Amino acid sequence: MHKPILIIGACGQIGTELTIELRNKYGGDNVIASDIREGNDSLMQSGPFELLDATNYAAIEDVVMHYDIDEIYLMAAMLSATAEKFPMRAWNLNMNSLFNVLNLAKESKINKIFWPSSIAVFGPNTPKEGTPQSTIMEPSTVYGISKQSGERWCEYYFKKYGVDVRSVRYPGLISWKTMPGGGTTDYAVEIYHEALKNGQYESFLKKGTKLPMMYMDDAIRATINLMESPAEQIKVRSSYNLASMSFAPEDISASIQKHIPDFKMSYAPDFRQQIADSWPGSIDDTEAREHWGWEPRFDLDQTTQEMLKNLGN
Ligand code: AKB
Repeated sequence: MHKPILIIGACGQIGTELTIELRNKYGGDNVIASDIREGNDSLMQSGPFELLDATNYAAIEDVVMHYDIDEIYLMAAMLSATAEKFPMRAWNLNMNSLFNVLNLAKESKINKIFWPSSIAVFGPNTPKEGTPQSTIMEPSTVYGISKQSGERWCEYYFKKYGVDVRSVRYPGLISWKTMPGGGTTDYAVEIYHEALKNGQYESFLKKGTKLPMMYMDDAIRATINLMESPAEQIKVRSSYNLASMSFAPEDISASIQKHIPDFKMSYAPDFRQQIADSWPGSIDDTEAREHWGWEPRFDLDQTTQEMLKNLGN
């Protein structure tokens, strides 16, 4: 039997699907969901739930002791667009929550951590195409700065204290079960909802803004595979590059038009354009493939098919 797992930030876009998948795998009672707010019915009804503030060390410690938690997935974070509006709140949430779980592991109260990083760790001086695992990283966003700092701390806690912390740099994630909130890549989810509802979408990123993206099923599979891999296979303890597809707004529009021929796309770039312009267009994830066997399954057209089928019901 798998030892108990705690998901912090279980009600967000990734947390919701991760919690459900882990509960399917390891049993509902073995996966404790937590967040500062309640989630949707499938999350709330499939296993235990705790209201929890990710910045409150004592509260997390209480839950860890109560359920005899072995692993934590820390999914709570303020994303790129919102973080530009609230820099200090973003820094406090993104960094303090990470220190809380790193310190619990340092004190041997838990054994393993998953912490998500992002393509936002890269900046305008990073090579734009086929961005390698190790390269220039000068993030120009609040969110990116917090993720890059987090990566440095993860590697430090691994090397200095032997903390088993594992991480991937998620690209933009596309899913139909839960809406994303406050990210720059959110347009790639909103567009499917609007295409089905109104037959049109106004993109806040302009034509030609190519970004790395991934269908949620691939992201969840990568996350669980990484956590289940033997420790000696995990050679990168900052965070792994992870890739599947890259596309610009006009590409996703063309993919939707294969199913909804009258779909219309217009463009009205806002402050998120500058954030997107600072990020890579495509990612080289050779290390993740070689070290722990990562392989994506969904391309853009398969993603479109899944999104329209599931949202259309
Ligand atoms: C965002 O847009 O902020 C996130 C991310 C790429 O980490 N989806």
